[in-house]
Amino acid sequence: MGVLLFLLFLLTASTATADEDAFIGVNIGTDLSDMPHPTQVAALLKAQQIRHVRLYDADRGMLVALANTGIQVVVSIPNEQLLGIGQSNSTAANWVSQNIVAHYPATNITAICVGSEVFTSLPNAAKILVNALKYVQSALVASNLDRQIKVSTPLPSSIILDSFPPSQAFFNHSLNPVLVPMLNFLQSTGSYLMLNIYPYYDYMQANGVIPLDYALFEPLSPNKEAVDSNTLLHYTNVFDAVVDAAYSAMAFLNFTNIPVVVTESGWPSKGDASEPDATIENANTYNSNLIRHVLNNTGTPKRPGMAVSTFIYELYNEDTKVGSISEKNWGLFNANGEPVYIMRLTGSGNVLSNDTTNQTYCTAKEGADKKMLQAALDWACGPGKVDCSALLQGQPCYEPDDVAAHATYAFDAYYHKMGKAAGSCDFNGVATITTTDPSHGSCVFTGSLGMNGTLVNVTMPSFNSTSSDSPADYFHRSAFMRLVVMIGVVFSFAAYL
Ligand SMILES: *[C@@H]1O[C@H](CO)[C@@H](O)[C@H](O)[C@H]1NC(C)=O
Ligand SMILES: *[C@@H]1O[C@H](CO)[C@@H](O)[C@H](O)[C@H]1NC(C)=O
Ligand SMILES: *[C@@H]1O[C@H](CO)[C@@H](O)[C@H](O)[C@H]1NC(C)=O
Ligand SMILES: *[C@@H]1O[C@H](CO)[C@@H](O)[C@H](O)[C@H]1NC(C)=O
Ligand SMILES: *[C@@H]1O[C@H](CO)[C@@H](O)[C@H](O)[C@H]1NC(C)=O
Ligand SMILES: *[C@@H]1O[C@H](CO)[C@@H](O)[C@H](O)[C@H]1NC(C)=O
Ligand SMILES: *[C@@H]1O[C@H](CO)[C@@H](O)[C@H](O)[C@H]1NC(C)=O
Ligand SMILES: *[C@@H]1O[C@H](CO)[C@@H](O)[C@H](O)[C@H]1NC(C)=O
Ligand SMILES: *[C@@H]1O[C@H](CO)[C@@H](O)[C@H](O)[C@H]1NC(C)=O
Ligand SMILES: CC(=O)N[C@H]1CO[C@H](CO)[C@@H](O)[C@@H]1O
Repeated sequence: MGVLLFLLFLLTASTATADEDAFIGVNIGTDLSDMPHPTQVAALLKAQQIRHVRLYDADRGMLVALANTGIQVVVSIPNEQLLGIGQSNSTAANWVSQNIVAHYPATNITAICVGSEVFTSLPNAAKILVNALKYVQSALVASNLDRQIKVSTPLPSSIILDSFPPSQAFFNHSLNPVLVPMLNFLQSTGSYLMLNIYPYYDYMQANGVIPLDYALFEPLSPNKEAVDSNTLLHYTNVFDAVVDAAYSAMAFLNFTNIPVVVTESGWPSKGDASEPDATIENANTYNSNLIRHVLNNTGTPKRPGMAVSTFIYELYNEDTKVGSISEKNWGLFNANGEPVYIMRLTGSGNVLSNDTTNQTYCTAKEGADKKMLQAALDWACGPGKVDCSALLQGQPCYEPDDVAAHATYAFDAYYHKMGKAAGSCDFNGVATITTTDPSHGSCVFTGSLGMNGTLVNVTMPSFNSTSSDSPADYFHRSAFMRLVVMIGVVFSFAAYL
């Protein structure tokens, strides 16, 4: 691509979403034997400060539970319903009236996914895909909702061929008869390209050519970074390379101002013997790094600072999904709302922050003997060498002026001073460890991140809903072997730069 065209490309791109910050959302698949009730799903989302979700259908119960929560919702037309909608304007209009108009604006629906990975999951529906998009759009126009609600369709990244180096990537040409009118539609309606990106599968299929750290956004030594030989841009992770490949593939069809939203990305926390890298540690690393990367508005090497909002796959582990063990283990939470792992997100904003603290505090035991508490308090502020100045009259932690409150402050400070060592929160049995931050007002306790923990009530029967897509669908038909070979070449190249 010429420098001029490239510049033009950057300029038009930045006008498209310059003032928008990227967000993190979460996909909600429902293939669980004990799927939580929608009200519990909504409670978990609130506790975790998740403000963007994507559903794989337009489940009424879920949309009602999400009403008036401030959560922005992307709904989907499942592939099973796609043919009907793509063949009939009135079917599309009915769908919109029942599933969108009936819930908006109480439920803040912001986009409709028309089908999912249609080119690979339901190729015979590809020919009606653009009609389906248009029919849904015209129903929104008729309801005067087309400015608030965008219409698009999630694509698997496997339709992008030769995706490394990103500057040479292009869409599978045989899909152009559908892709060109589709991109025209996205451009003319101010919508965005929805893309599913699974570095886990790219890595799995690469047979060692893609370094694990490159898939996980971990730091790479400069000679391991992948360099695009045309643009000389350095790539430090698979995710960015795929997003830039999508920008290039669109640019080759002369579409340069359609933003990308990543509708699915994640990493499984458990797998069978053939999936040794599906581990809690890798899932935690991938998702923690992904969230930080997205929320930092880092953008990609090709479009720095350009928002790439991303929906994590997925909220819950789906135990009734068919397929390998990893298929059932993409979730951030178990059905009971417990986190599968505690993410490392300090400093990345509030989203999933409740999940990130894994923070413990030391507090005075309820009902503990006052004299023993006083003795322990005196010890902590004396021989224990805790700075107790915040407890003095006029200081932030003076109120409430009672021994249990003051002891809690001193115990917690000591506990953290000792690096939360075993036995450092005992004080002859009057202290105990808690996950509730005792901070109040301007009295901020040691170890507090200044965030409010929220307890969520979990347990509940199941509700029925259609199933979500499967990342495995993608696994089996990825065209990534080519990418792999290219990366291998570029890596060896990079070593000589
Ligand atoms: C939906 O969310 C967006 C972004 O916060 C906001 O601008 C819009 O007013 C909300 N719409 C409704 C109907 O609440
Ligand atoms: C489809 O229906 C909408 C109203 O919902 C109408 O405005 C539009 O003209 C119709 N399009 C076709 C192709 O029939
Ligand atoms: C391109 O798409 C066609 C039609 O879906 C498919 O048959 C073909 O295998 C794809 N080519 C590659 C290289 O993936
Ligand atoms: C893109 O635009 C260029 C210059 O206008 C033109 O030559 C080329 O044929 C176009 N490509 C496509 C795929 O439309
Ligand atoms: C955040 O973005 C800035 C540029 O805006 C970049 O320099 C920095 O490395 C990014 N940090 C992370 C953790 O991605
Ligand atoms: C929380 O941290 C402690 C150590 O600080 C660790 O033992 C525990 O496993 C962590 N919990 C989770 C759910 O990661
Ligand atoms: C914690 O929650 C209370 C009550 O909901 C609120 O007044 C306070 O501002 C919150 N503090 C922080 C740091 O969010
Ligand atoms: C949690 O929900 C259950 C069932 O709805 C209810 O019986 C219980 O009292 C609730 N517990 C709390 C702490 O709200
Ligand atoms: C859920 O589906 C199962 C089987 O399809 C059915 O037996 C059950 O009654 C349904 N439950 C509800 C609440 O609709
Ligand atoms: C520290 C904290 O408040 N953690 C809470 C986060 O939310 C879960 C439920 O999702 C609670 O069980 C934790 O206590």
